[in-house]
This record gives sequence, C-alpha cells and structure tokens, in this order.
Amino acid sequence: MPESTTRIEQVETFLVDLPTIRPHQLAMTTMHGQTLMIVRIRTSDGIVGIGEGTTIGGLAYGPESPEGMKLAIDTYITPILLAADPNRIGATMASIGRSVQGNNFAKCAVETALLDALGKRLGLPVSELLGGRRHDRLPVAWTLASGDTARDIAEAEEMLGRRRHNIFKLKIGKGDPRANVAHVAAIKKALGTRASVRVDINQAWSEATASAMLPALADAGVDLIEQPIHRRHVKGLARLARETPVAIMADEALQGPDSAFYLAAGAAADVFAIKIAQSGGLFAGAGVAAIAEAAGIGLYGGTMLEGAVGTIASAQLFSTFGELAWGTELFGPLLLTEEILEAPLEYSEFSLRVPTGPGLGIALDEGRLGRFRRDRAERSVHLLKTGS
Ligand code: MUC
Ligand code: MG
Repeated sequence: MPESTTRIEQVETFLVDLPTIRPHQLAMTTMHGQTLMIVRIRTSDGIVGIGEGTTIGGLAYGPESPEGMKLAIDTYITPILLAADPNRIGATMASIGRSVQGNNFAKCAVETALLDALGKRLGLPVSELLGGRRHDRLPVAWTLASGDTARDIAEAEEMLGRRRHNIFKLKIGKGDPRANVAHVAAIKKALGTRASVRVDINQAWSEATASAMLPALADAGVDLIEQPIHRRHVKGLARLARETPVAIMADEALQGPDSAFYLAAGAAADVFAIKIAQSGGLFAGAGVAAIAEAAGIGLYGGTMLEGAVGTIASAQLFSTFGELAWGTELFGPLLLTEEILEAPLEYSEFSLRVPTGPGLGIALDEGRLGRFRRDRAERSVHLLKTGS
C-alpha cells in the first residue's frame, strides 16, 4: 500500500473492571473479576480501531498487568503511533519493537486496534488481513474451575444440555496432586464419552510430581495435559511428552516464535496453545502456528481470558488456520457477568461464530462499558480492593 495521508490523531487507553460469574480457581490465583485494558486508536479519516489487553490475576500469571499495559502504551507506544502511518502495520509494529522491549500483551492490544482500523478502512474482516478465513465457526472449550468437584460436574452437565460446550478444561495444580487427580477422575467418570476432558496444571508441578501423576491422568481418560511444569524446563517437558501416552500441550512456555522454534526443535510438546497476547500480537501468533504446522505439532486456540475484543481478535486469527485439531477455548466473555458489546457474540452448537463485518466485526456498547470503567465507576474501587 502506498504511503497514505491518513494519520493517527488519538490513542486512548482505559481499564474496565468486570465481575466473573463465579470464582475461577487456577494454580496461581483465584479470580473474582477480570480487568480489561482497552485501547482505542482514532485516525484522521474518522475510523476508530479497538484492542484489548487482559491477563489473569494482575501480575499472578505473567510479567504484565492491565495497569502496566496502559502505562507502556500511554508513555512509550503512543508517541510512536502518533508519528506512524496507520496503514503500514508491519512497519509501525517494527518501529514499536525497536523502542519497546518485551511488553507482548501491550503490543498485541495495539496491533489489534491497528488491524481493526485497517479492516474498517478497507471493508474487510481482520481474518482477511491475516491470510484469509478458513473457518466460519470455531469449537470452544469451557474451563471448569469452581474449586468444587460436584459444582464442576453440575456446570459441565448444564453446558452439555445447552449444547454450548462439550470440551472441558480442568484447572488443577493447586493443593495435593493426588486430590487433583481424584477430582479429574470423578469429573471424567461422570461425563464419560459425552465430553473431552483436559487438564491445565499452569506450571505448578515439579517434573518428578508430573512424572508420577501423568499416568494416573491418562488412566482417568484425560485427552490433553497442559503445561505441567515450569516454562523454563523445556527438556523436562520433552521427557514428559515422550513418556506420556496423552498429548502434552505447551502454554506458558510459548512466548512467541523464538520460543516456539526452540520447543519444536526440542520435541517438547505435541500441541501448542496459540495465544495472541503471549505471542506478542496476531502476526507473531501466526508465526507460532506456522512453526507448529511445519513441525507436525497440533494447534489449539488459547485464551488469556480476554473479554470480547481480545476474544474476537484471537478468533479472527484462529479462523485462518488450516487445521485446529484441538479446537479453542475462546469462552472469556462468557465468564463475565456483563455484556459490553452492542450485539452479543454468538455461541451455540459447541462453537463460536466468527463475526463477518469489517475489522473485528464488533462494536462496544459505550453505555455499559462506562459503568465499569475504573476512571468513572465508584464500584470498581470496591472490585479492586476486595477482588470480588
Ligand atoms: C491458561 O493458562 O490457559 C485459559 C483458560 C482458563 O481458564 O485460563 C486460561 C489460562
Ligand atoms: Mg494454560
């Protein structure tokens, strides 16, 4: 595209605090709410692109927090954007990359907003800017993480009954590993062949514990085991992948194409959880997927429990993959009590419909969003203080 006269006039960031429908218990934290960092990029032709950066439990999951993303964008990325050509996303992101190290989540939010704006300008969905859509609907897993076995089983039954999900990811790794395995076995026994049951240990076990527990998870009928040990221990993950009959998936170990190449070269995982934020953006996520495909590693569309904006940005990318052998877990908006879109996302028949409109194909409901903006709402102070 020739250099355009279109300019970026304004970059706005704000935080939105939303409650979750129930506590969400992971190995490293229990969530009671989710904070979305929304970025809006307004260009001189009147187009507004939106992006989102979200993580899990503030700084409990990884090195970036919503507050930190906002600061990185406001202080360091916005001056670069204000001098950039919004139609040249590759050059703009490269320029940001030269001045801002790390900060993958913040960069992903900005890249999403640039893609949304360009798609709107061209009248094309973001998927078409990323190589072209190959799937109109994506299978969506649900995470059972209430912390209570009976409640998780009841939740799974409800999802199966409504035909919303038939793939369940169980968050384990907190407390006694044997109790974790018993919890998983009880849920798989109750659901039988009606559902695929998978587990995510979120790095909580040592290699010795994982080596002792993984056969029992296999015996229980688990289909997929996600990030059992610390992300640094790539050789350990490779040993576990070799000795375990069930597929092993890398999540936290994947921090963009460089780590994907290292993991693939070391045969450290059978499946990659592609996350746009962890990868450093949608183009970097596509790079991770390309390495997986070249290495014969299965693809899974991961989430950072994003709200609707990050979820649809992910969906736009995942819809371009040839084969998504393990489906996706793009259920983030369903974990939140509030709808923040003008038109809700369509989840049915165990899948999510990828929007077809220009850009991301979604519109934020300003009124609803405003009620939960941290800079406007009294309520969010309470959410922040209590985490509930
Ligand atoms: C993770 O580690 O995969 C994805 C689903 C969920 O419940 O938590 C996330 C994070
Ligand atoms: Mg995970």
